[in-house]
Amino acid sequence: MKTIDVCLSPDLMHLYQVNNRTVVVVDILRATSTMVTALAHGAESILPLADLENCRKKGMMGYITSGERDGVKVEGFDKGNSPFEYMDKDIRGKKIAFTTTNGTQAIEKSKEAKEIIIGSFLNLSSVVNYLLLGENSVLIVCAGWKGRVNLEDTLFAGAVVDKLKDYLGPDCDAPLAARHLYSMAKPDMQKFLSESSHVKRLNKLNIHKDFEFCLTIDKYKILPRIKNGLIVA
Ligand code: 3SL
Repeated sequence: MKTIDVCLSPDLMHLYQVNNRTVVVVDILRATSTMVTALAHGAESILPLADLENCRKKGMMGYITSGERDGVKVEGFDKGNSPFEYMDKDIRGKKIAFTTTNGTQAIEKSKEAKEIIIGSFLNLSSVVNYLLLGENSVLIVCAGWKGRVNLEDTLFAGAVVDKLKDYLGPDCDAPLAARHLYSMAKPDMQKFLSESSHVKRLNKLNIHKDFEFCLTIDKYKILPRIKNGLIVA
């Protein structure tokens, strides 16, 4: 039987063997939600990068430079990390070089995986259907915040585990914990997350609408995955 596990922080990746697994990387607020949005609006590809300098260099090669540090758009970059910046026509057919505080680092730490897909609430059903039909066991990698666990990525993991519970057995207790948390949060996720650390951070930056948007379930029917180092739809 295929199994499912949840890595609650990228700093715990050394505990997991991923070369035979499909890894789902998730950073609900906001990196993977923004990636899904950009690809749903026609971006050609996203090059995930861990560091700023490489991203700047790609800018000189015609890429759109995108990303943030501590939630704030990087000085000199074309775009930040709000999904609302990736809905216009100017994104269509473009290559994006993207670096964020946690999301792109989580992708980097997952690079030994058999395959990597990108998850968010915005494309929840596409992720679940793909995992259901696929032949690999699954690891959901929560981006967290600078190595610490966060609530919103854990809730996404819980939602996936919940939908697949009759088909994929849990590998340890993290999937069970995530599922129980999700069942508590499900009736009102916004309220459940209102005291969470990153929501407070985003509120200080005045970007509450990003928070609301990123909790929208199944806004897009796409499944971004990594091919030759690029995220494509
Ligand atoms: O850490 C990340 O990858 C970001 O998503 C954080 S933020 O939402 O832009 O603050």
